[in-house]
Amino acid sequence: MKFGTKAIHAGVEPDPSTGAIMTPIYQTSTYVQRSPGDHKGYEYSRTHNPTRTQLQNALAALENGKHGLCFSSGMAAVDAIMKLLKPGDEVVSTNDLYGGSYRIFTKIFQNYGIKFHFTNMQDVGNVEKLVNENTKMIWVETPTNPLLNIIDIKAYGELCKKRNLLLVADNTFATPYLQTPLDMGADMVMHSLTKYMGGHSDVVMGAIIVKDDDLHERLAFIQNSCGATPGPQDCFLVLRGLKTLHLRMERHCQNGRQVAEFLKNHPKVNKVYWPGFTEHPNHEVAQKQMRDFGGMVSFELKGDNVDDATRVLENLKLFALAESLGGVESLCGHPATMTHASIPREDRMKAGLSDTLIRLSVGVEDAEDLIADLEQAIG
Ligand code: P1T
Repeated sequence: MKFGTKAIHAGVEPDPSTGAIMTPIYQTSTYVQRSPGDHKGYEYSRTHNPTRTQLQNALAALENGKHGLCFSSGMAAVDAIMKLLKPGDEVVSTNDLYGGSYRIFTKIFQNYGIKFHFTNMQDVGNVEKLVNENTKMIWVETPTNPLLNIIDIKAYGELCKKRNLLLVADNTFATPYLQTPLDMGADMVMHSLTKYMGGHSDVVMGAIIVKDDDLHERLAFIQNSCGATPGPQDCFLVLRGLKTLHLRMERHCQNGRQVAEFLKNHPKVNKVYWPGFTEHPNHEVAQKQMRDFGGMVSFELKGDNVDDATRVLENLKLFALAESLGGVESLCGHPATMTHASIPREDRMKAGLSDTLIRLSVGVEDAEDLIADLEQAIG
């Protein structure tokens, strides 16, 4: 089945009690049993809820996985994955990573005795040097947030197989429309469904998708024991969003390309970060593992005056200045003070994340209007 057909049909069945074609919002905390233990597969909504089950099945189908698990935010999904580890375990990740992931690793799980290494993951050799007998997990985010570096998932799949490590891929920026990491050797795909998957900036949710039954059982135990599960109304909204994922992503990619090319030719712009450019350092890997290049574009103006970047962010009208990304409407952000403020400045600088970087989440409006907005804002 091709992706668009899957987005609309896969994993979702008409409601068994009424035939409703759209999954109802099962707004219930509990389920009546005929006799102790004699129930219809549902006991309590932290553990299972029919609306969530349908969403989890749809996500598993889209990522070419077997099991999906939903959480009350992307960070709650990260938290659940980290709870697979024990004190003394080590994790290697990229030095160009969503600030919230960096924060939970270094400010929460480091206190529980887990050690994290951050490196430039474009070179597999850098990571191999950090792997030792305590290493249990490699955490990939690709394209990276906010510098849009591309990490070779297949290369890490091979390394993890060889060294018996778990490979996690945060697929938030790409979505399964652009890449399916489980097909490239990842053990777990993690999502902030808040972004492209939900797609309408009206819900906060996260997910993990796996193929392996044992890993699913361990994660489902954590999901139920720790309890960061989403409510049925939010699950309904993401299910609804998924049905147009392919249409939205196609337009995000087209608009992203036009915006990136406009910025590249603008005399006041110094550098544009977008993996579709042939001169992007990881363009070949992007071409190999992605169907297209996505709707995220970051850029820096000429000179290193933060006030100039601030002025552009203030002047933009269609691009709303707000955290988050992946909604139908265009957003702009200043990673150094917003999404990545929790990363110490020195570490940010080392990773190449300057104080003047502007991040755009290019929406699905008409590209001409978005470009006109950028033109007036940059001046
Ligand atoms: O916001 P939440 O749903 O908890 O997801 C966290 C998260 C995880 N991984 C990536 C790659 C992300 O980008 C995010 C959230 N990011 C933003 C809010 C942002 O503006 O970048």
